[in-house]
Amino acid sequence: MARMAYSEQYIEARDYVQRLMTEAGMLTRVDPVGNLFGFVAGSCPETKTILLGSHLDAVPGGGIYDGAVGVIGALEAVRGIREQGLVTRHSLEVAAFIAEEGGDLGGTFGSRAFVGEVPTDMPDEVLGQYRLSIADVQASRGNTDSYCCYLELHIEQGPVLWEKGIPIGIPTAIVGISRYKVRIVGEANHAGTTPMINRKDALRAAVRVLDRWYDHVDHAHGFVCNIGTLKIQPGSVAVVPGEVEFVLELRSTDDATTELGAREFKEMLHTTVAIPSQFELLVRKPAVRMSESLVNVIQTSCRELGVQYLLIPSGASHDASPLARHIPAGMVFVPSVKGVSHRKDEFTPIDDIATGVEVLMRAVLGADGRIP
Ligand code: HGY
Ligand code: MN
Ligand code: MN
Repeated sequence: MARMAYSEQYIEARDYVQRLMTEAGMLTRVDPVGNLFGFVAGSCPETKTILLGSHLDAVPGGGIYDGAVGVIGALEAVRGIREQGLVTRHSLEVAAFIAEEGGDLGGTFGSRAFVGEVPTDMPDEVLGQYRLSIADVQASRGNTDSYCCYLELHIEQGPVLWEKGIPIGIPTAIVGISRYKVRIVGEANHAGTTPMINRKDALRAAVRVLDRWYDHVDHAHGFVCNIGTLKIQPGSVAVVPGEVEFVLELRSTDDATTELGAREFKEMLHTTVAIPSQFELLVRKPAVRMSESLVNVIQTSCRELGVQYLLIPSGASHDASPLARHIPAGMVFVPSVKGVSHRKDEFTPIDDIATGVEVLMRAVLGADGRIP
């Protein structure tokens, strides 16, 4: 899979989904940052709109289910309601948010733009790479007051449901994510003539602090961390690494724990590495709780369908995270076989996806009936 946000493949996929929305009788629009929406009016236009959806972008080398299940599933839930000849009181809107995956736009970019959480001081050069401006971001801010709730179907991306053989997960919370840019500045020099003890090798310093750090986090409590990118400058086989840059990602359902992890790393960096280093916050996204009333609606949907379910926190982040800070949000998880995700062998059987769509559809009808 290679469907990075704003890529040719991404636009092709979004155009395809937009056609499906149109065929399903929806009014569609693409906002200035590239979020796609498909709208169908309810019977009581004075009520607020129920928003449902997920994201269409994927990580490099990722699977075909992360995000796409939630977009196509939302479309199918709306089509299913209409095929039953039902018209909800609330209008329904399906969203395909752009740039949900982590990257230089910070992750959950499209959904954060929609709720107005993208910082106005976002560097022009970062937005400019995607031919975006801060004006596009501001013009993509939705009117969250006109929505009564948000529902998202998503693969679990972890092993819990698959290991327990339970078809539906109902997230109660979504982890917070903080990402920090770490730079270690040594001295590039000739790899053959520079004596080992005279080197200010930035990579060697990074390896030392990371080795200590991973030993520490194996016994830390309450957070997970990841380093998925590492840049070496000048990056030649015959030059001692002069500079190393990587992004430290920390996640926890408790923000204070994430902050503690960041302080611990910063302390370890400065006590382990003798050469200059920098530790710069890139993005901080707080943990969120899912709406209790929507959790109840989804539980009722599972009971009506006779489907076993499990309440679990989400170790992955989702577009429901920024949405939940502005409107009541709920999620429905379907199992990931072997807990594999962000890998091309990510897999969820179609029957499990169908069950998830059924639960989502009933949750929409449940929310429609329960929310004034
Ligand atoms: O990284 C995540 O948690 C999500 O898959 N974007
Ligand atoms: Mn996702
Ligand atoms: Mn993902």
